[in-house]
Amino acid sequence: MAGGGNDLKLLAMWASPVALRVRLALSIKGISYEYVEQDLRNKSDLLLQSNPVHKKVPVLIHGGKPVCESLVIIQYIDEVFSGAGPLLPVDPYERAVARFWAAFIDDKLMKANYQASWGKTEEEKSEGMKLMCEAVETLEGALRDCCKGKAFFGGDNPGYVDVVLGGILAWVRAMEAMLGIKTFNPVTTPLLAAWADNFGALEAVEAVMPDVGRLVEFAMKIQSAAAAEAATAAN
Ligand SMILES: N[C@@H](CCC(=O)N[C@@H](CS)C(=O)NCC(=O)O)C(=O)O
Repeated sequence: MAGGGNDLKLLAMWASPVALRVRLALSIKGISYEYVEQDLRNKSDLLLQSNPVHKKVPVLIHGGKPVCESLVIIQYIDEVFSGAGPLLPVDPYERAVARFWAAFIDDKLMKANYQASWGKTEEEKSEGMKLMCEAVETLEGALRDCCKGKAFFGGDNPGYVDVVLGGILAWVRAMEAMLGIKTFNPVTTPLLAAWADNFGALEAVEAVMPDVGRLVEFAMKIQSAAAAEAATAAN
């Protein structure tokens, strides 16, 4: 594997969609690393020292030096291991376009997905769902323009936007299992639905995807803890 013996450590949490996108990037590029699971309710000294500003995962520690923020980490990996299947396009304009869509996924889709899943009221959740549908439709158009008939945002092979979006794929499947909602709907967003099948079927992707059943259990625990907290606050 490329990157073996390169002193790479990834501080992550198994259910984190942003940690997953870094794992996807490392897996697709075939870079080996040490995975260090973090307990986010009891943060390790290593996490607090490595990311003193945000105190969040993921953090990549390369040769003892921490790199924080998932998008920054993926770009760093792509630059350092440039020989191993590049994720960002070579052309500066295409790179800018890929970065634009990665930012869109963070700013619009991830935020709406979070609101739809964890909104405090039913109104908040349904507003989140509406925003999510709008973001997914916009992304369908982006995929049409970027892939030009090919399977991925990156073309024939998965690239930067694919790994950034891929981070939420397991949660999209968990939402489907819990609520019956098809985020990447084959009728309304056929390209994204095909993208999800193609991306999810890649060996390098399957190797790091969390188990959907485990995610559903995890989500249900969080939901019942939040409901118990709200009931206590109301009494
Ligand atoms: N913008 C950051 C988001 C990082 C983030 O929110 N990480 C969450 C896990 S999904 C976390 O560590 N949460 C712990 C906390 O908020 O204390 C990135 O893309 O890396």
